Amino acid sequence: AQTKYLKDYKKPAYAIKTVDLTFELFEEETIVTNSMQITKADTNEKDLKLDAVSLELLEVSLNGLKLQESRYIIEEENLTIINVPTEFEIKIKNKIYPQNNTELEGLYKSGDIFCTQNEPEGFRSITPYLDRPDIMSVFTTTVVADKKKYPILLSNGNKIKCHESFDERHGVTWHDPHPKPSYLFALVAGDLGSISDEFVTMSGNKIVLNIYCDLGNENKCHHAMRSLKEAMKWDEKKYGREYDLEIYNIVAVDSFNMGAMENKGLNIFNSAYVLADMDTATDANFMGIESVIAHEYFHNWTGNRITCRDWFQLTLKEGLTVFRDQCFSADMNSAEVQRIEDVKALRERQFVEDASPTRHPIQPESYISMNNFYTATVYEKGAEVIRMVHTFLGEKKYAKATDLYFETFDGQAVTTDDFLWAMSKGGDINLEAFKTWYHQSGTPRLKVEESFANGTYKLSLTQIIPDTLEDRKQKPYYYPLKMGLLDEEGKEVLVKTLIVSKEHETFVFENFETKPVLSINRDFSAPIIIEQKKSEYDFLMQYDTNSFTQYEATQNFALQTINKLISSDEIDKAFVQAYGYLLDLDVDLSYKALLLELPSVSAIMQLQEKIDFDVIYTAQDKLLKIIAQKFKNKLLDIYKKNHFPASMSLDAEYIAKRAIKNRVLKILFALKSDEVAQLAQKQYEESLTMTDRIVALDVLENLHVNYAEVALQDFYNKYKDETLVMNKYFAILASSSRYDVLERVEKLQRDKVYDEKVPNLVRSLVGSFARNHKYFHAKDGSGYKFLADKIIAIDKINPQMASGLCGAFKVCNKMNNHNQNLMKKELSRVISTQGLSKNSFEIIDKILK
Ligand code: HT7
Ligand code: ZN
Repeated sequence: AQTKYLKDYKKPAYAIKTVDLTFELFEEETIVTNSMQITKADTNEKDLKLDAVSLELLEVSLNGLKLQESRYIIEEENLTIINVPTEFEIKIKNKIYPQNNTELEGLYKSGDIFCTQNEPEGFRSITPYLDRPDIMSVFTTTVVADKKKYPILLSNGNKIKCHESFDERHGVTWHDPHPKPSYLFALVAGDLGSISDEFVTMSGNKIVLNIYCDLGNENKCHHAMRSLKEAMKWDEKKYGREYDLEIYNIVAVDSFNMGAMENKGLNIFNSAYVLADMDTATDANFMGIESVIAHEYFHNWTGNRITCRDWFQLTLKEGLTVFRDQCFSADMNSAEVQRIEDVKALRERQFVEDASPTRHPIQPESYISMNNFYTATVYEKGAEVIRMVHTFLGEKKYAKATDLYFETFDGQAVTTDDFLWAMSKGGDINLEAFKTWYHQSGTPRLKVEESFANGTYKLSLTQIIPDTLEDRKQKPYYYPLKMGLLDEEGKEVLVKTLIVSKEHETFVFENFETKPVLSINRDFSAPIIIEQKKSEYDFLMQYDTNSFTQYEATQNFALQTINKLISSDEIDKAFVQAYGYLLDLDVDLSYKALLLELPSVSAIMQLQEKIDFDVIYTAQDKLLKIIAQKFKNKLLDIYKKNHFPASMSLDAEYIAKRAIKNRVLKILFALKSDEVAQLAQKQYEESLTMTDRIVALDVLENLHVNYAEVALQDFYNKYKDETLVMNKYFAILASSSRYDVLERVEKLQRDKVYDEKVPNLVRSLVGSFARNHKYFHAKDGSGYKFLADKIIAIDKINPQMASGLCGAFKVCNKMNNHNQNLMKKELSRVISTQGLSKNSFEIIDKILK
């Protein structure tokens, strides 16, 4: 497989001013006609080498004259037109087979709907093109198809013409006036239901908003529509960004490789991020929809109007857009809960990636398959990097700097350096030293040491910077470190943002009567790991005035307690006491639900030199059980107080009640008692919302075989026709702690609801099993063998989905020797499979190196 390097970037030798496309959709094939107005930018260039994958060419003409075969060359991935003039028109007619496209890239079918996915390099499998993001052109697209089967025909931009005919076919022409790269091209054709609304922009333009879905699902689109309108309003208010076409279309499809895609004026979504009602979606699903709808909308400016020069710049649009969607969600809901959730996600996915053989900087230097770089690092760590810029600049200067960014680079394909130029100029700050965040990998650590004498408090900070994968030394980082000092009564006596820039530095604070208590990395102002020998965690659990560090103190104290339990079987009573204090806290209940959550397996695993999941589960269970026994009555009280009256409301108050109630139910679960099983069974039966139903089902599955059987059967019968709900069913069963999980997962693959071609279902069943550490890492190697077989099979259908599953093996070199050997054996088997995709190859090769 061929590696691409950032250092090899060259400006394009041609510009494509306009593209006219016609798609004639048939059941067996699609005919694409592509007419491009091209100019030479580099006159030394003779031939035009277009990207084209598995091209079935019907005809090619230059300036209206059909070309003889001697004038062009067709290769595996290119079509080269020999000896082209300075300005010319190329017209290409080719044939593609969307019906057979299981990779879900380019033009494909999701059920009966034609749809596209072109980021990063799908367009080249539709028609020959200069398929790179710095080629921006004006697209006009005509879609022609059977009138009855495909009454809805969509593409980017504004609808300019309907072509009616007397036979059974019809057509529609769309024109997008904004120059865009090919990865933002989209087409949809189908018999779709829809809901419509409108939005009036700040300068008074009326925009038509449509959400399309499978017929019958229209009623599940209202939350998505509400979220879209809120996002449009927010982007005007916070960033001064207005929508720029007459129409905004969203289409929900079932077969989709990721969450959603921001195609200009025609977003295509995984239906999991559009469809929701209280009967079928959980509160978390509703939140997810709000944030993904907003994310794709925000791309209209950060990604579409200003795009990436090349794919190494992906974080330019993704890091920034994730930061924007996180801020939006924080404004729409509880900001403190949002921040904790974002950090939790970062640690569980990105920190693990950053400690693995696939780690990379947010701006990678090379890749084999670009599809492998839509990672937690590029997205979530990228967002943390933008957040630090925001912290340095403050709200006002950040607004000035982003205005400058939009003014300067609108309509261009730019780099992360261009973005940082706007931030430094608009923010009047030197960000040179900050750039290391873009080019270095691994999570930085900060060793914190304190001393106190004669009223002077000293804080000594030492940066511990991981080497690169190739053992190269990396430089110290530059970041904002928010801190607070509390006096012995818990009163805040100092709040400050330190600038950390050197390998070692000491900060001195004077005039204290007693040693103050440190609250450090407030709001998680830098994406680092704090290393501190001793900290007053129980004090901070009680008194910290920053919600993030209060949560952090609880997590750290719990992790310390679990660690002690692993090595000495001894419980730290101070932790149990401090936990009891949390139960009495009078704070927002959603936040309280997070405070009461004990560290995840992933968090515990990150502290282990050599991972042993059995040990982790035992210690985790033990702590949970001690807490549940000690506070049983209090927990039951909280449960009852918040269970009634049950409500179907999506108001924050009711979401919070469900969150706290379900949190305590999960803690009470550790008692493994009949009483708790009955509570869960009752909750399942009485539940008005999917949130309550799914938690109850999960508790029953892991607690009581007989109750579970009845509830699971009931659930299956009710929801077998709702694929999105069946995803939850598969996920519960594949994540179960019951001994026969693998056997059940194997059986479920034969269930008539399951379909190996639909990524959501594969992620729910196979993906959830791969995250079920207890059985995936079984000592007999059965979990590894199962996943390896699945990767080999799925790689042939959909390489992007297969390489996603390879991720479960990323912990390989941190596992104990026994598991490591078993993993390596399976990975070696996969990598030596004939015809393995470059996607899977790239990931496995890195793990095995
Ligand atoms: N920009 C998109 C990234 C993407 C994608 C989306 C769906 C299917 C395959 C995809 N490959 C890359 C999604 C986003 O960040 O908004
Ligand atoms: Zn994005």
